[in-house]
Amino acid sequence: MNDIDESFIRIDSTVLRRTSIHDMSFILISSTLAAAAVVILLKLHGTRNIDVTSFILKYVIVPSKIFIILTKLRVTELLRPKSVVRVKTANNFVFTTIPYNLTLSNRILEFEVRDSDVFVVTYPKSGTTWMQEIVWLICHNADIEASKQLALSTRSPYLESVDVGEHLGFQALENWPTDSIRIMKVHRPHEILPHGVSVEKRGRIIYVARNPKDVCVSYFHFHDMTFSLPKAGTWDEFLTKFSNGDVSVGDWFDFTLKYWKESQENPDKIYFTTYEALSQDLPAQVRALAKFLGKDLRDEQVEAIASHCTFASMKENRSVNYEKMADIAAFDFSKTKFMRKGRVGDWKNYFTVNQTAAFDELFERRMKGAGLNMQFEI
Ligand code: PPS
Repeated sequence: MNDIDESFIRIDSTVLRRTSIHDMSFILISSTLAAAAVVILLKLHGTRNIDVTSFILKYVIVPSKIFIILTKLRVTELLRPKSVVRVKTANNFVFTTIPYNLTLSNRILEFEVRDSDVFVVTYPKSGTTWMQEIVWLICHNADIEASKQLALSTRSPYLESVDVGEHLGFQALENWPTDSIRIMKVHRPHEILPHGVSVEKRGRIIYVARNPKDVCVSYFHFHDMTFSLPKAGTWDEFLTKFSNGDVSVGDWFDFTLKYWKESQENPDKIYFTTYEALSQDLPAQVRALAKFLGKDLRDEQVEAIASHCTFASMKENRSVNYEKMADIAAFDFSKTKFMRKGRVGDWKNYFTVNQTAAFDELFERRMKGAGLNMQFEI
């Protein structure tokens, strides 16, 4: 009899009641969660993997702020792909990319193209965002106030990404209202554009090329601010990878020359311009683009677009400067800004004399006979 544990005897009824309420709530919450999981799994079963990815990003990853926390703790570094991969797409084209991009690769080939579509195509870091904003304004009566109301990634989605909140991509484009123009951002070789545009020649392409030395510098910094790309390494290592086409999206020369050739053969379908031409005379470029797109703009509208689209203005404009991308932790702005320098010729601050000589030799060799001149300074 004397062996009874005193603490056991002393448990009073309040504690017992609390314990049973706690147990009840635990059972209730866990069965609700289990039921919700079953509903979600049934709903997702048979759903396309791009919709599942988008769903998980939108409802699990973004609200839980997990990437933001991981970025702060520098853990996202562990999620970086080790290197780019080469993949063969459904039409037998070998493409250099990052693993995350494979979800959509073949589906994009079958994307249904409309005659009114405008594809803003570039090799990364060549002035895509700049051109998207210009084209959106040309196609929307230079309505600058309206442009500020919505993020550029909502107004002009990225064809190669899935929808996440206001950052729209493939699914939003598939469901875009038919009475509204689609202005899409694309970073893919011509060979793997949607067949509707590359083969059937529907829609129009606006291509922006940038001199590859400045592209390489801008891309080098960009690798630092996003963990979706492999580590850049040192400047020298990155320049070697870029020169060999061992970066996401692949070889700059092949990529650019294919679009250049296509633009020569189909000038009414592809408008080919350069970052340097935009930097040199923006109003003239806005006029030429409006003509290509069949839009009539008054002089004051051209001026308004040109002054809204200067680097200084876009750097401060939260609807285009990608600062909202921090919400989904896509970019780490403590490393560098998306609107970094916006200059022609920044490469001179990075290329050594030997690197310049080697790259110039590569450029001469690869561009020989193409009839495409690039400006490395203005
Ligand atoms: S991405 O991530 O591939 O879509 O990047 P992209 O928009 O093609 O290129 C980013 C570079 O373009 C510069 N930029 C501009 N330069 C001049 N004027 C304007 N308005 C402008 N908008 C963007 C941006 O600063 C990046 O270049 P760097 O050399 O890194 O500054």
